Amino acid sequence: MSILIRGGTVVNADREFRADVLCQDGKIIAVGEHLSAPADTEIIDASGQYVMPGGIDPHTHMNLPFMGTVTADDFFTGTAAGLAGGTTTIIDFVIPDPKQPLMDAYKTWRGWAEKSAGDYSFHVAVTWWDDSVHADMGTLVRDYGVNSFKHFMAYKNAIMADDEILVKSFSRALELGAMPTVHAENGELVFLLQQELLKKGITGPEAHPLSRPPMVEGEAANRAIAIANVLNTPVYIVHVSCIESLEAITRARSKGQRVFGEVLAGHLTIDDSVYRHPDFDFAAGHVMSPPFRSKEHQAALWQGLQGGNLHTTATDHCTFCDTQKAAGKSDFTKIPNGCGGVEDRMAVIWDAGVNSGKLTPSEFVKVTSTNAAQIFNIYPRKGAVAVGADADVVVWDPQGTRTISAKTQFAKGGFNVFEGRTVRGIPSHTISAGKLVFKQGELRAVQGAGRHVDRPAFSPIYDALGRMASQAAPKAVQR
Ligand code: URQ
Ligand code: ZN
Ligand code: ZN
Repeated sequence: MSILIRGGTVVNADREFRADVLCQDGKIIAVGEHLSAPADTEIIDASGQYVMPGGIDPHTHMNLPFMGTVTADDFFTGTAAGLAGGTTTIIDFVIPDPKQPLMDAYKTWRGWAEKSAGDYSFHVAVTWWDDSVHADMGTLVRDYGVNSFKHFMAYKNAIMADDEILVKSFSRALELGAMPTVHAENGELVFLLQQELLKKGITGPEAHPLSRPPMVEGEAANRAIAIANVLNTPVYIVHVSCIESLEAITRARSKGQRVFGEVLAGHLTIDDSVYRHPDFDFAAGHVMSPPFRSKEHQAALWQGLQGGNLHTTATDHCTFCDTQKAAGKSDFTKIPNGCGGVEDRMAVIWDAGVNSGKLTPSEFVKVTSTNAAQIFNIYPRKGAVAVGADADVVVWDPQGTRTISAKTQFAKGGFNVFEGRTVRGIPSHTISAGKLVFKQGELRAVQGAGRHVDRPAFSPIYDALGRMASQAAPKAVQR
């Protein structure tokens, strides 16, 4: 069975052009004008629409055990919701408990992800350190297609990585040709501010942003960037939410340091007034870290995206329902941190970014797909409408509209931070691995159809002393 997408305008990161796209056996096999349709081909009329690479969300948490509960979306419902929004690949996280062998955690998460409807890959978090962690990082790069390791600088007494872990893990990542990534918040400061707020009797969700002011993020971003600078490793800062961390990235990049920034669709469009809403469920539904910030930060983040100091957009999709969030009814530090978005990211970024003139369609493709593919070394298999690429394609109707609501979403959790927002520019069709999985509102996601995506190691680079990093890990085994 083939699919011929006819009459559309192809948009890649580098250009827009009129062309038909022929998909067969899970791959794009032809891109050009007036393509003929082989027998047994489904034709999609894309006239007046854009034909873009399937979205890549480099930051999700499906089926995450966190803060005493487990997220509402598992790998099937979460990836299915992504397909409905035009996102065909997610990069999720294996998060070992401290002292849990990385390989054990990795195999557990791989088992959970078997039910995925769309393609997936994993960053692996380094939450503790000993020689076995050093060894497991090598195994994961060499044999399991992992090329990025996550470090939570927040979440003291849980999964927080201190400076010793950052230094040892970043160094190991350099040896292996892997990308260190960080959740940049100073966990010690957060812990102190949380205790002070509780002592003052400020226990509601309005305390959440007060316990994590922008400087708490800026300090950690600066520290991670400085460590990367001294060790000569690249570094990727996830969910950059504020001016302070954006400035740290901009400053480092202006001096030639290899720093990448990710921004969430939520942090680009939602401000901190949500925490002052009188309804607990509404305010708690927006509790995530880093928190939504005051309005000036959103404007700066858009400039960061436009100016090339922020590179990818993500969602940090980590959904909890109201009864789960209610765990923090009398103590905000117990509200499970996380919000959704995997289904809405692309439409929200198009509506707020392209319709406003901030982004061109090609820049939209860069920040919703191509940059993530290139930074995490799966381009051009992913992130391009090109012959030989995976047939992950979204047909985008720039005039189509949708009003986002938890009542109509496919994602679980029963809450949506973009509730009530009417967006213009929505997917009309999503093709994943050559299959039509979403068609004008009808979701045809298939449990287990998703595949794990190996991400090869990067070539070795010189360490801070000008020595070639030790023997690079052989390329990942394609399974
Ligand atoms: O910190 C993260 O990225 C995970 C635990 C999701 N929760 C959140 O508040 N961002
Ligand atoms: Zn985080
Ligand atoms: Zn996260």
